[in-house]
Amino acid sequence: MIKEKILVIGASGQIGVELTLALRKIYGNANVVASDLREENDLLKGTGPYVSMDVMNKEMLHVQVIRQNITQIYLLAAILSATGEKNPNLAWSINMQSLLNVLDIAKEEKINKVYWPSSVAVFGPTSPKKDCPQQTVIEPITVYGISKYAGEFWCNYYHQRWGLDVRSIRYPGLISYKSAPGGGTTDYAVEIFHEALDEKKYECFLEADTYLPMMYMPDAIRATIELMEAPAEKIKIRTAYNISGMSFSPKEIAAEIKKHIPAFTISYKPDYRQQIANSWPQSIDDSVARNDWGWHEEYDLEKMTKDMFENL
Ligand code: NAD
Ligand code: AKB
Repeated sequence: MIKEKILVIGASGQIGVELTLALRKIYGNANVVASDLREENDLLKGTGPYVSMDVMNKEMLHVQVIRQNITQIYLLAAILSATGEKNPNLAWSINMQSLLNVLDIAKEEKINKVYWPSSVAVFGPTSPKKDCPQQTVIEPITVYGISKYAGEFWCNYYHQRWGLDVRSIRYPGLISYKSAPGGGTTDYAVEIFHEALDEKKYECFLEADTYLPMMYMPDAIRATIELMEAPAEKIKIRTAYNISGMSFSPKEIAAEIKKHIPAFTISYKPDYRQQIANSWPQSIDDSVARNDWGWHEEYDLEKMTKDMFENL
């Protein structure tokens, strides 16, 4: 068996913290190097190697990949949808250049596998709203969505042209209790739990009936690892796979939270993020991921809410 040495870029973020910890359990603490622009997340401290690094600095990234004998790269650094709309040039530059830096170095250094997440944000107002399929009309209206869609095709290009084993998932909005979300439109579904516990009320930046595709973090981490561990011949999509967890609206998650905190109330004050949410599908058809590498979710809204309150 090849001894893997993994570099996680963006390890201090919402997904990075949990994915790094999960990878360290599988591959051993010393074999998973965490890196980020910002300081090491408290949950990572003392669990394995950490390198402070800007992924935009290609030379430094290249040096680290060689020096640490890296065989796999997980690129999680990005500017998410809501922050991206405030600074479109920065979002485009970071989201695209980070990926091109990683793909180029991976090709040159013959890296075994690369993981880079896409998002349901690739879909736009002209995509089907319900059970949005793997292949359909894709016309994103956010800079984040445009960068993810372009990124998917760069991944596919490096695979087709140079045989790079790069894999990707279109994550739905992710809900977690370990690390905070980083500027997305679906962040309300994490904030609502904290406000419910602290204030027993929450003012939501989306309208009551805004349905969006969502997933609990343990499902997302498991999906990522299952995709990366699947035999290469099973990975037929080299852009990015649709995966689905659950779909709910602010009104529905508020009702579920009320079962645990009866005094909880929600009010609505939609802002610019409403338009972003309106452009995305409400639910996702993930039958291709199910057929190709056996994906299935474990958490629905009820099970996730119970687990969130047990852990927060
Ligand atoms: P996040 O914002 O929580 O974390 C991103 C991390 O990248 C941060 O710790 C940040 O400091 C780091 N970073 C930013 N610029 C960097 C740079 N130049 N060099 C090094 N590090 C840098 O984001 P996340 O939610 O963990 O998302 C990770 C990936 O998953 C992103 O590609 C995102 O688009 C994708 N994704 C996330 C969600 C979600 O709901 N969280 C959904 C779909 C897709
Ligand atoms: C966001 O809201 O920007 C992310 C995503 C769905 O990509 N959570």
